[in-house]
Amino acid sequence: HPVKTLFKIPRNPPPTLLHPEKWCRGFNHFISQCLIKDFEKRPSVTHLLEHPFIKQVHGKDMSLQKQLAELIQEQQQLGSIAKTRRPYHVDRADKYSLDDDLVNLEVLNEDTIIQQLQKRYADLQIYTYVGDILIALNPFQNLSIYSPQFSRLYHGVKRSSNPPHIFASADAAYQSMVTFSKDQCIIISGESGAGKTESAHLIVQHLTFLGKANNRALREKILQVNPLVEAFGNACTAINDNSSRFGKYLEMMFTPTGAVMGAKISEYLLEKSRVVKQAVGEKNFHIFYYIYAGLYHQKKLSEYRLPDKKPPRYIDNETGRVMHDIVTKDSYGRQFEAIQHCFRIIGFTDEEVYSVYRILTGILNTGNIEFAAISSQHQTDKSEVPNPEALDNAAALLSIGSEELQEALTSHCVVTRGETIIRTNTVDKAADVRDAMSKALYSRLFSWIVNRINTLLQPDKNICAENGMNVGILDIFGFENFTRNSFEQLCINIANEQIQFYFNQHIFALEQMEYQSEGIDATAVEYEDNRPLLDMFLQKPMGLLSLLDEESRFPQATDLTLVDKFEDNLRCKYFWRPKGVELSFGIQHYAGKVLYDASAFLEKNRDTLPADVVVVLRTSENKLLQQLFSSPLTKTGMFCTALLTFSLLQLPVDTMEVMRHPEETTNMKRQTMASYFRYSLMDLLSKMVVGQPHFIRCIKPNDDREALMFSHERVLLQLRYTGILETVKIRQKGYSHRILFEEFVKRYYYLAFKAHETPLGSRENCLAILEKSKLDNWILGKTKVFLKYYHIEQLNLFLREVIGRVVVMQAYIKGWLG
Ligand code: AD9
Ligand code: MG
Repeated sequence: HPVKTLFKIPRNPPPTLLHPEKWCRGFNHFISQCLIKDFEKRPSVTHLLEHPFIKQVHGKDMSLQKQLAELIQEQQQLGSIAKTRRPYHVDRADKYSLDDDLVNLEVLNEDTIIQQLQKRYADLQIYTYVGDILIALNPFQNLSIYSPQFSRLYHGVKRSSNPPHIFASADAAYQSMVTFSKDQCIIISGESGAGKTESAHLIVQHLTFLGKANNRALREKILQVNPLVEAFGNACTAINDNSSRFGKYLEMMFTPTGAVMGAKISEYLLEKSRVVKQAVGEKNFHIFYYIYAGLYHQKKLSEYRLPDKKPPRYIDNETGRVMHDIVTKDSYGRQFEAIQHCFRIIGFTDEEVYSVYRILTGILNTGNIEFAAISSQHQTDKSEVPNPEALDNAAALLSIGSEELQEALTSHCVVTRGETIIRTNTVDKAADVRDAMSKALYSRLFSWIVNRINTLLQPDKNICAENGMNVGILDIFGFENFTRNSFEQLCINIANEQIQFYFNQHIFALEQMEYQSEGIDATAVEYEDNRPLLDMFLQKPMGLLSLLDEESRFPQATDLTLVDKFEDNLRCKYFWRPKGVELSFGIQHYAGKVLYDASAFLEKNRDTLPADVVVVLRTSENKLLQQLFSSPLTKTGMFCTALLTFSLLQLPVDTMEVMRHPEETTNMKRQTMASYFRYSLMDLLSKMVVGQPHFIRCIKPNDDREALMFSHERVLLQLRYTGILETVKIRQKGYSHRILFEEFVKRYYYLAFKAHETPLGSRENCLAILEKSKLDNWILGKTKVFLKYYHIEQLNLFLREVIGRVVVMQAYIKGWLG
């Protein structure tokens, strides 16, 4: 709150009844809360100025009066919003609506849930709680509920004070992080186009607001990260015009006092095949259109050796369409300017940005290189480049020799018995090598950009980075089911399968296991466990990914032998092979049946980049490009954490196998996509399990992307496969927070004991605290306190009030302020 900025944190904590380490964190917050409370009772500037704190700390500082006047104005504005209380539902003036939370439903079944969601959606109440979980329906229209005023409205207040909102969820994660000094993790799930990425943006927006650092530049930088990364990692698909083609885990880092101090992104599984080929009606990554249009409008196409009549082949999926869009609308061009702005704000140097543009346009030119067969008496499998100007253009932009490039594309070295032999490539093989090079260039460039952002946004070493905490936000590509589904969809859907498993573990499995071990009689809730399916994919040696790897090792194998192998080995109800379509196989995913087309599965999995190409690219005079190929991009050092993940999630031991063979995952040269994918998944999970999870479930109300259209069937399907009904049941009956006695006493002892006391973490002391706080419906197990989701908020509020009072009393008593 702005009041907070009026106070400076004392360097040395005064003699205090509080623990010294809690002082700095607590002071600002509690003092400002007290002042705000006071102000709410008597909203007068004079009264506030007369407040002993203000008088003593700031004396007769005139700038303070000005700041206060601004504050009052803001309070009044907020007051007018708060009066309606339901900013986007003004006809209801009641203080608390039972409709806000599905847990309050008296008659609980699919019909009542869907009716409630439909009614709320018609009122543009797109958010609804299920206990501590947030359901977000995609409004498919811009709503005016995300302004800074709303950020203020949702800051640090009781959840029931306002309608459900994504800011409230972000706020809960933030408050939990600050109060308990614990990392948090917000997991956003939902199918493609359900609104995950938009939700992730809104969370970053609110967290940046909450973590107000004095460093305005840093805040600005963090806000530019998503647009920049998404320009390179998102694309238009048949389902979503801005579909994420990679998984993103963004960690926002905060100081112990809750000020934002940096950010870090981890990217997963960029769909690099899109660079060279897109399905009908789909497009390449946004950045290619932005840069082509930007250069077109800036009249710089010739500088980057790009044609101005016809766009390069890689972005000309629907012939003529792109050029028409670029000439008639300037939206791509404006996006290019926005991206340039992002690069600048985040701190990329001009030289770096120039190198990035050269690589991007180099890729576009590479795509234009064609191959034709040379037939001679002796050789039938030789190819040449019939359009050498394209070759020269690509080589010039990549700052490599044109001849060397041609050689690397049309031939390859084989070493046999110590001798190096040069073999020529067929036309098809040469085209594959060209595309493999473009994919490698793009994916390595993408990883470099992400790493560079991480370096530029890493916390300043001087601001107590070692004590920092973070909130991680997970936004991956959603479940996909197109008319034709390929290897990429399989990877995306397995990743979603894993996220669903994680949700189930948290919401159902772990909770029920704890009831048993703690001797608590809580009714079990049945849920759809997708673990057998996940095992079918991940288990070694007979899981689908292992079979794929095994088949990829046989040079004679074909996509057909692969599907045969699947059929022979995956004998379970989740796999089937349709009759009459040779290369097809079907999987019964948690979110529905998907038919996959196995064409090119082996090639995509092998993901080979010939050494000849790497050698040539390493000779580039473009330093950045050289760097991209000088070392294999590895992800090391995560193995221990990943092992921890598996013990926490209780996955079968077999799935840990990959982690025991680091060489398999760290050596990019020999790595298949399947093993890299498996590794990425582990890495992601290892990050997620460290923080306390908060779940946001995005739902797509219709497939036509229409505002206010609520398709009963589509919503019902999503509610079913995400297990919402079961989630409501377990939140009604269950105890979502289970805290060890010791931890509970440590957290809440102020509520029943004197601040200087150090009570033992015993059952009796927990009981004393719980009785003092007058909560009901809790249970004490053998070693843990079992609480309902709403108890935590109540306890935290009591805690803040009590500590707030203590701080105020201390300040008066000790007279330290004077
Ligand atoms: V994918 O798995 O990456 O293909 P997402 O990320 O789930 O998918 P996204 O956030 O991109 O979906 O949302 C799709 C579109 O829905 C957006 O481009 C917006 O036009 C629209 N949308 C989603 N959420 C909101 C919102 N809160 N307000 C307004 C929204 N529009
Ligand atoms: Mg997305």
